[in-house]
Amino acid sequence: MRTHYSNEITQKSDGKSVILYGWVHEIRDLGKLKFLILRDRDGFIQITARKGATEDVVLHKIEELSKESVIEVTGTVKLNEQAPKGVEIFPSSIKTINKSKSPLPLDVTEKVRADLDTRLNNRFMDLRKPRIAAIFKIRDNVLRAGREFLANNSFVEIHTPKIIASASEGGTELFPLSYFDKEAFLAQSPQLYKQMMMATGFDRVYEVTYYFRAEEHDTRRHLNEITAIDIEMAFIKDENDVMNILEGLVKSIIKSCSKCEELKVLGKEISVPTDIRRITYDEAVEMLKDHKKFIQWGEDLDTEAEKLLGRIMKEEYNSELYFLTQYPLKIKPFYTMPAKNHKYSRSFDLGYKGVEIASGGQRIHCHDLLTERIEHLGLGKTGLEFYLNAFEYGMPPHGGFGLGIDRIMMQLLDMPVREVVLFPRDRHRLVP
Ligand code: AMO
Repeated sequence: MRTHYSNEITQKSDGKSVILYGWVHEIRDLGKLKFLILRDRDGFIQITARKGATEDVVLHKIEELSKESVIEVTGTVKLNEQAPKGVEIFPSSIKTINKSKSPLPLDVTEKVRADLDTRLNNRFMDLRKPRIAAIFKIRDNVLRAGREFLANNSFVEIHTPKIIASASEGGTELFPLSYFDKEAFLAQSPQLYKQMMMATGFDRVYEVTYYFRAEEHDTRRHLNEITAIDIEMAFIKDENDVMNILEGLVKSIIKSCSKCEELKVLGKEISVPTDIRRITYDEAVEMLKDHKKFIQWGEDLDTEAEKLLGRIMKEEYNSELYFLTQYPLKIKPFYTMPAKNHKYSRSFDLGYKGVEIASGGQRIHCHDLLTERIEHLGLGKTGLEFYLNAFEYGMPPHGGFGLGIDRIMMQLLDMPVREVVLFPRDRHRLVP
C-alpha cells in the first residue's frame, strides 16, 4: 500500500521507490512531456512522464485520466530543480482506483471561484481545497488547545442530554420533537445539567456541546445548530473567578492557533492578546453614546452596537478582546445571580472584534431565590422540578460560561460563520 504521503518526499528521497495514493489535481499534457499533479492529505507532488523514458502504457494512462479521480502511482523519486520542492516522481505504473465524473461541480484548483452556497452544496469537494481544509485543521486546534487548558485546570469532560423535556434558555427558540408519546425538545444548551453537576462534588466540568436554537436569524454570525465549549465551576467567590478561567482559556486557544502552519495557506496572521479589558455594561452604553449610537438602558446591544464597540475597543484601547460585565438583570436568563438590588446581574459577555463569542456569569445557588426569579419572570416551575431539586440538598455557589466555537473561529479568521462549519445548519439549509 502507500509508502509515503506527498510531503514525506524530499530531496533526501532521491532514487527511492515509492507508492502514492491520492487525487488527480491537475494534468498538463505537452505532448511528449506530461505532468500530473497528485494531491493527498498533506499536499502535492509532481509526477513527470516523458516519451522515451516512460512506458507508453503509462503515458496513455495519463492521457485518459479525469481530474479528481483517485489513483495509485508507483515510481521512483528524482531530483529536479525545476519541480516544486526540487523533486518529482518518474512513474512506472498508474492505476485508477475510482474514476471521477466530469465536469466537476467545483474547481478544486480554485482557478474558477464559486459562491459559498455552491461550495456548501458540494462540501466534500470544497474540502479538497487546501485553503478550505486549513480552516478545519485550525478548528481542530481550537478544540485541542481548549481541552488541554481545561484538563490542566482540573475540569472533567462530561456529556449531557440533547433531547430534553423543558427549555433551558427561554421558550421561544426551541425545536420541538416527538419522543414516543411525550413532547420533547432539542437542547438549547447544557445549562440546567451542567449546573446540576455542581451539586455532585465534581466542582469543575466542561462539555464540548451542541446548542439547537430555532432563531429566525439570517446573518453572517448566526446558526441554528451551534457548537460551544460550556463550563461550570463551583465554590467561586463571584463572576470574576469565572472570567479568569474564560480569559485563560481564550488566550491559550488564540496563542496556540497563532502558531498553526495552516495560517500560511490562508495568508492570515492571528494576534495574541496580552490583556482582556473588563468594562461594565453602563460604561459600554456611555462609550457608544459618545459615538452617537444610543442604547436605551436595559436593552441588549444590537449588531450595529456590537460592531461599533469592537471598533472603539480596538482603536481607542488597543483591545480586540473585551469583557462586558454587570448587565441589567432583566435581559439575562432566570438562573443569573442578581446584583445591586436586582437592577444588575453578575453576568458577562466576551466580545472579540465586535462579535459576542461567549457569555456567562455567577448563577443563583439558593433554591428560594431561584424559584422567586422563575416566578417573577412568569416561567412556571413545571418541567423544571428535576433541576430545582438539586438546589435543595446542598448546592455550592457556582458559575460558568458558554464559548461559541463557531464564533471564535469566525473571528479568528475573519470569515462568516458558515465558512468555519463543515455542514452548517441555518434557516435555509438542511442538506448536505
Ligand atoms: P448564550 O445564549 O449567550 O449563553 O450562548 C453562548 C455563546 O454561544 C454562541 N451562540 C451562537 N453562535 C452562533 N449562532 C447562534 N445563533 C448562537 N447563539 C449563541 C455565542 C454565545 O456567546 N447557557 C448560556 C451560557 C452560560 O451562561 O453558561 C448560553 O447559552 O458565542
